[in-house]
Amino acid sequence: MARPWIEVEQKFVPGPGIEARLAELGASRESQLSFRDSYYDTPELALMKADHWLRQREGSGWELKCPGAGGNAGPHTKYVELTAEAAIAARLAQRLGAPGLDTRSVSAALGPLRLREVASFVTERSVWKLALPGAGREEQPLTVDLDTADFGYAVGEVEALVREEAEVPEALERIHSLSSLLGVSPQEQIPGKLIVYLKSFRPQDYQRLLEAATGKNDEQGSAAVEN
Ligand code: V4E
Repeated sequence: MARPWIEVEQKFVPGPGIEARLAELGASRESQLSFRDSYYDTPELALMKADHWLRQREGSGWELKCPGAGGNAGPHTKYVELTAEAAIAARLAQRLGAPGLDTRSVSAALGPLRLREVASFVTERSVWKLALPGAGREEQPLTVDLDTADFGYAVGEVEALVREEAEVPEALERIHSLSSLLGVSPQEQIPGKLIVYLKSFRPQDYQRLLEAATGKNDEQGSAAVEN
């Protein structure tokens, strides 16, 4: 079985001229799409507090983002994304302490694991692809997603997909190069759509996450929840 992709990404605030700038740099708009994401967690937010993000994406199915080796620090993030139901359910059972759970289907595991929907929103996304000048032929182009959520929040993301942990530093360099060509500061911590959703519509859950992140920060550094 192929290794899961490691997703390396950095978010940014898209200014009004962003599409013109992308076109100027030679990027091409690959697609425009719309999808609903529904995120699930336990009543205590055991997954999110442990930096695990379970969602059902309309048209794609179940997805679980978990930290890559070495964790996440700084303005970029690095996640392993699981999409096979058996792998997702097995990881959930392990994380939530349910050995012996039937891990064939994520939907069937929701009840026994006390997972329920905590957020649901629609995203309008335009997807741009760009190969940086001098990129090797085997190098995947970078992706830039420009998202607007149905509750009014707009966020951009520069993303590279790699197969090996050893490729992450080089992917980060490429992301930083493109970010500076786009005029985006790598110092900024930009919140994702889910965090802004929780802050706006589930303030108690947001507060719980913030407290968990603050506790961790005392020991190890920054987190995106604070934005
Ligand atoms: C990983 C994560 C969350 C889950 C949502 O991930 P995100 O990349 O924001 O969603 P989206 O729709 O762009 O997914 P894609 O289509 O790219 O797969 S919500 C919060 N986090 C954690 C997190 C973090 N620790 N640090 C930063 C800067 N962002 C997010």
